Amino acid sequence: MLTRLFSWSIALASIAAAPAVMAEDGYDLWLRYPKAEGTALSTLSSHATSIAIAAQGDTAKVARDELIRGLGKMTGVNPTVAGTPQAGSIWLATPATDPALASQPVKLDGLGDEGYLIRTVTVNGNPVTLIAANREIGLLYGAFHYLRLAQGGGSLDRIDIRSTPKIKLRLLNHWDNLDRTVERGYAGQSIWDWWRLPEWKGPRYTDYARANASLGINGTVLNNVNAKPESLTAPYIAKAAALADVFRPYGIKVYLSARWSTPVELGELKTADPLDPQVAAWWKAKADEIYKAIPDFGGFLVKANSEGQPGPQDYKRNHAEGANMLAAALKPHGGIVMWRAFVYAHDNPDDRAKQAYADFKPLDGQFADNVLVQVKNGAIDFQPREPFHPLFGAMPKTPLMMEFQITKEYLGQSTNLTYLGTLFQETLESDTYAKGKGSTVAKVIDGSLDGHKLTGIAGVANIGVDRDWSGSIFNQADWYAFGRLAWDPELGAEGIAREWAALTFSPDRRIVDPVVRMMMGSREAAVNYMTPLGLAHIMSVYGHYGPGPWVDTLDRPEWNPVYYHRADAQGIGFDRTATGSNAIAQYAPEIARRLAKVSTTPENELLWWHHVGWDQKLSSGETLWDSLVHHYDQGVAYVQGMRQQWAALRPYVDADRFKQTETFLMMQEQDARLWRNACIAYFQSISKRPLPAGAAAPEHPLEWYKALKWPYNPGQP
Ligand code: BDP
Repeated sequence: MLTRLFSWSIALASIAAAPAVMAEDGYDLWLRYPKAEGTALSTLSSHATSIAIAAQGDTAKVARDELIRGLGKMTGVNPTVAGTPQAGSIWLATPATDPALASQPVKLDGLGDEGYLIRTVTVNGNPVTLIAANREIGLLYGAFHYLRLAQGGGSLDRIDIRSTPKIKLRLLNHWDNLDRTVERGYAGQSIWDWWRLPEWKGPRYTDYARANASLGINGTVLNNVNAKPESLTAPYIAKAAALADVFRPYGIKVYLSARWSTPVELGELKTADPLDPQVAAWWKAKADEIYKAIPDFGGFLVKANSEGQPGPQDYKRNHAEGANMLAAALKPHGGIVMWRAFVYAHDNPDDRAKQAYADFKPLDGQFADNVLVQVKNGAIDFQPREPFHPLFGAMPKTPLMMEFQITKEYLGQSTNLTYLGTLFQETLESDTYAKGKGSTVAKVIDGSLDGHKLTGIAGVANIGVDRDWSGSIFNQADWYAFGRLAWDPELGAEGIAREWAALTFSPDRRIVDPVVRMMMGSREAAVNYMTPLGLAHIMSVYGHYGPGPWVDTLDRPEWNPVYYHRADAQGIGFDRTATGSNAIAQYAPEIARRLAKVSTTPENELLWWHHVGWDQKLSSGETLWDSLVHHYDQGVAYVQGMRQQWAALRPYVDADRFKQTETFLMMQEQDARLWRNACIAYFQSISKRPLPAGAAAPEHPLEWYKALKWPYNPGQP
């Protein structure tokens, strides 16, 4: 089994011809624009010698400057800027500023406000690369797309591309606090230097905007969902406004998380009851104040009645009543509310995985038209693997917004290489069967399944002040993948990984192929060495880092790993069928039927849905216990394989980035072994089964693992 899932081919033979590489620290992300050589250089030098641009707005200037920067760095010569296109021009054109566009064989209908086309056209007999869009922001997105192509080193001769985003709101959610700590942040402090804002606007803000715009991200929630009331006071509104000014040319709107009880905590009201007219008036005045400072403010993100946060239920009002009151305050300004469905209550004895559905499903159709309900990808909490959230497909009258976690709270945090593109893809392509086969989660959130125009997707950011932004070079890929999938949720994770690897390292296939291979299996490896076969939430109490399947002492039952795995003398897993919590009934009948039986449940979700006997035979012919142990071993073996793959890439990657990844992979192998050994030691103490032949015994007794502590884990609230 080990060899079946694990076959690496290491191309050592090609090392002799390795290119020279310069030291890099990762700050430039995927916008490195390395100096082109050979045919790539001659192609660029003939196709991109000048930029023709008539549009004069701030966004057009940003597009022009990015092309100058990118092409200048790649060719060594800055392109000239002209009013009209000539041979070798990149012509950035909108209908409003370029009447000559009308005579070109291109149609801008259907591109909307943000779409663009890139096409090789002829102007006065000369070939010109046209980037056309209805609005300047489309020009910027088109310019970034062109630069992606140019960095790829391919042909630029007959380009014919049209692209429009499938999702309207493509947002990062920062869980950043006002003191610059970042909840679940593993890349250093918050990039928002609140203390020195609004006056000091450091250059990182612009580079942040560039990076996001290069992916099509068009909004950012600046502060933690566990929000402080001060975020909505005048000084902090001014600070947010300063950031909004930096981001505006890049098409990025600013949003804020709003704490439900803000008016009470600021001492301005005695109640936060959404049906109290005074409360509604307070929020209306607050919205007016914000829009005075930030005319294009996006709106509020709200975590209410969840994990101790206040909310409308404190006043016996439901989530829709709360959301709609805020929505009414924002509506005159065109703002929206993103109301999170991440709720579960300490006094609710029902399966945690069922509680959000139970609260929200009955409210379908009751939300105002500028409210989106923001739903995490799975029903519990950003686990290495979770089945898709049952609300997807269950609320056809409400726009549901996806919430992914880009920061890797449960997937090895900053040091583990666990590419999330495959996790995102797995959720997006899951079939809800809401309207028959093919009703994928992607179609729910892009609005096409139920005809919603207001659509959204959010990613909890993995960004901090670390030089490489995300805590590691490979974590940048998760930010990248999120942005690309937000633009088009049907793009595949593998294609995105290829693109990212080419931009981040080099288009040379000797690098791209092995890097992509490492990335594509890496998340499954983490599933295997942490929570195989559908296990979930068995992380330690130390910031969810490291194993803690034995933990049973936390205040709330559903915070304890033992609540999730339910291992006992007979077997392991959470029975969510009719004999258990019956969570399967929250899914379409096609799915529920399949999940009702062990034999028809996908093996990678088995213990999520069923309590399975240790000796039960799985489809592989192995017993559950043997299979569990083998999965742990496969996870460790994959990481060893990544280390070998990476070692072979030394000649192709600059020393600093090589060393970081080499070291982090070494740390990941330690983590993986620890997970494997600790979990096997613990589960064996319950299963009382011998290890399958060939499996090594854990290095230490169970008590040794139980005694491990990770104090000061970053990102702990
Ligand atoms: C959990 C995190 C916690 C967040 C919460 C949320 O552990 O820090 O506040 O989700 O999403 O994943 O609100």
